[in-house]
Amino acid sequence: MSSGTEANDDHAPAPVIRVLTLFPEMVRAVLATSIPGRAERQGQVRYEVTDIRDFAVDKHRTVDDTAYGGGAGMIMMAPPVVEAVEKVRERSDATVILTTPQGERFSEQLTLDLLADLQAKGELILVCGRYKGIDERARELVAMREVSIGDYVLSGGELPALVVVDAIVRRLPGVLHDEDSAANDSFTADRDGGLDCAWYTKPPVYRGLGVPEVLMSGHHANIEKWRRQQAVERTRERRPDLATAEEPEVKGGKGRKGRDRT
Ligand code: 6GU
Repeated sequence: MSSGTEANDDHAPAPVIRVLTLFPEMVRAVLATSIPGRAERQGQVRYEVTDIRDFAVDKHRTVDDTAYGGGAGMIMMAPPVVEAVEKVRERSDATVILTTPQGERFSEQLTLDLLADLQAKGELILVCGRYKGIDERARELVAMREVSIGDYVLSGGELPALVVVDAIVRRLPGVLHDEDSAANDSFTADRDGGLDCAWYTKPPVYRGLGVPEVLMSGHHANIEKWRRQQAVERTRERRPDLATAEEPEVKGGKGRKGRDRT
């Protein structure tokens, strides 16, 4: 595919993200909104949302059943999921992600891996898990990469799938209007994997609270230094587990408390 980083090659078709779900309206609504929606309208990505229930094999359109061996909770049946994946995918090597609390933890690194995968293959498939789990044979028949968005349980994999899609799509070249606004977000290489700094906008004084003087100084080098210090300090305070907290990369920074409020 294109080796350039331009927004849209005229000839390269937009990569497609396919979402397989039991709640297509929920997924479509979110993907039509905000930055993911704009990305599709700008032709930088295409979404195809498929209702897994359309691939149920009985007349009642059943997609879940009780577990063999007993136990509480319903299990997602293998046939509808496997048939749906096989029907919609265009490339047999397309990555298929299953959202499940048992998956690999989603992260900045996984975002970039999946972005590269999407750009290389032009296709990425997400299957939204539901119920207590999915029949193990679906995993065997469709090599799925399992992804979780954190250590808590949600009612279904739709919100996690939307989280994954949003994180990827905003990194497609040209999707964000100002590319820099993503370059130094929290967790990016530009922030050494740490958190973003504090930000201020008008008014200059609100309920007696001012803005750090350095930000009003017009001195760009000082502002940049202050922001880097801020970011490192916040990361250390709020997320000491992040790597950057060990090795603060503050060029010429002398103290931690660099705040000077007006
Ligand atoms: Cl991917 N699915 C569900 N159901 N709950 C979750 C999750 C996924 N990630 C965190 N909690």
